[in-house]
Amino acid sequence: MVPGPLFVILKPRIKINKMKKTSISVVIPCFNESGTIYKNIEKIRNYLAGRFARYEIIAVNDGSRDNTWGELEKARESFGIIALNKETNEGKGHAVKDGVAASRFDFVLFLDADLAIPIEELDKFMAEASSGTDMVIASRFVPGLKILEPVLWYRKIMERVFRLIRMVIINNYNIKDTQCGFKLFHGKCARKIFPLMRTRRFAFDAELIFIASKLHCTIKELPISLQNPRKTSIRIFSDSLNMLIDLMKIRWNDLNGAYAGAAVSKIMVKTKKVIEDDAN
Ligand SMILES: Nc1nc2c(ncn2[C@@H]2O[C@H](COP(=O)(O)OP(=O)(O)O)[C@@H](O)[C@H]2O)c(=O)[nH]1
Ligand SMILES: [Mg+2]
Repeated sequence: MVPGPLFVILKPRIKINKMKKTSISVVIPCFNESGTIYKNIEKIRNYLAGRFARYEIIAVNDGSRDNTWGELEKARESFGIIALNKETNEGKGHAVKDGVAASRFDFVLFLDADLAIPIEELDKFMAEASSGTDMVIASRFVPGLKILEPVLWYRKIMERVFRLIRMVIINNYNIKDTQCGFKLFHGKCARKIFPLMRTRRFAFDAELIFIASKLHCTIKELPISLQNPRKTSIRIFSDSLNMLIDLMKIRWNDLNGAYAGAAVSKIMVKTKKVIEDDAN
């Protein structure tokens, strides 16, 4: 039997050694993130270096009106990131989709540029994904959540109302929280799901889960530590309305067979097996 303290010391090492054999693409959607984006990319780079055999950071600037692009260019020079620039704003969902299309590695993570969920959370997400889960998503509604900074009261209401409406409209009661900006996929899985995605703005996370369920991907929600930077690009009324319309569009798309390809192919992205099958 391994004594307690020794086990505590060894456990994280085992995880990190596993991660060292693999590769990851990290996609960051960026909209008006000037002032923080360069140093947050540096944090992400420092975390990834030494933990993964190979990694790439893909930052997508989405028509920001501040100096986000300037900072991304600087990060490209300093850290060799891949920086994609969209002249006009097309929405977070579309930016993440572009980033995933450019990704090449075994795992794909997308996360919010403001690091509302710290990159260090990836340790436990990788442990779960390495055990075979296709998609590991951050969740505020599973036990174990740590709130580092209080959530604005109206955001709490918005989150709960959205959750209820989402469950009714697209019928996915099994997933408690679709909306957190920290999702890890097996690369194969991400690159099957995202091309089918049509939602451009904030409801895209709900569509991802919807498509993933059709693909029979395994999904696990994990609790996280959550900071809540006061700065937000979400507009209470217009974005709530847009999200409601987008949820109805997902249902409508489904009725019109937009995701039929996913249902028919029944891709089980159980990593190695599918990678081998695809290679044949
Ligand atoms: N590409 C892109 N990213 C966006 C857009 N709006 C927000 N983001 C990014 O999405 C993430 C979360 O946005 P944020 O405004 O912090 O939302 P909140 O945390 O839910 O209040 C951040 O990385 C933003 O830079 C957008 O229109 N386009
Ligand atoms: Mg935020």
